[in-house]
Amino acid sequence: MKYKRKLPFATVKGDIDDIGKNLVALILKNYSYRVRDFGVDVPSSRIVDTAIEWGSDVIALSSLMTITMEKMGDVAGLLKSRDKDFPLLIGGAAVTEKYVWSIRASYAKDVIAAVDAVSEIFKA
Ligand code: B12
Repeated sequence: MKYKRKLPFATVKGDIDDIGKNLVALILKNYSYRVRDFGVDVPSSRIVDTAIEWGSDVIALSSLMTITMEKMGDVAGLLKSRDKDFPLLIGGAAVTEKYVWSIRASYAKDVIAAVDAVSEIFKA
């Protein structure tokens, strides 16, 4: 059976928006990714611990608010401190291009772009 890429998905700590996350997760599942939804308001350490435990291929994070966007950077920092280089895919209304670049993540603005972004990550 073909290996299915594992993709944990969470809305970051402090943010309870899940409509966009749910849409993107649903479509990625339809493209045969194994998506595990961690839910909303998820602490960065739990995202990282569970992603490592599960042996993820890419971590997907959503944030709709400017004040919670920085939690995505916390996840990137925690991964680095634990010598893990899972690619990060991020999205949500608050996310800016500059921020994406600053934490070395991939970004997609909507559902269709998310499908393209994930396949781009695995092309490398
Ligand atoms: C619905 C909504 C809510 C709902 C959320 C319900 C739910 N279950 O999700 C409720 C009422 C709970 C809410 C509460 C609040 N909200 Co509100 N909310 C919105 C609103 C109107 C729409 C968001 C939405 O669902 N859009 C539809 C979905 C389909 O779009 P989306 O989430 O953007 O997702 C798409 C893309 O962004 C992308 N995407 C999203 N995530 C990801 C992840 C990955 C990996 C990828 C690749 C792509 C991706 O793909 C999706 C599909 O195209 C936005 C306004 C806006 N313009 O975004 C404000 C907005 C996000 N809220 C805002 C605020 C301030 C709040 C509150 C603080 C209000 C308050 N004073 O209580 C609280 C905070 C709650 C919290 N702690 O999270 C602000 C944030 C401002 C900022 N820049 O920080 C916004 C932008 C409104 C505004 N203009 O002021 N909110």
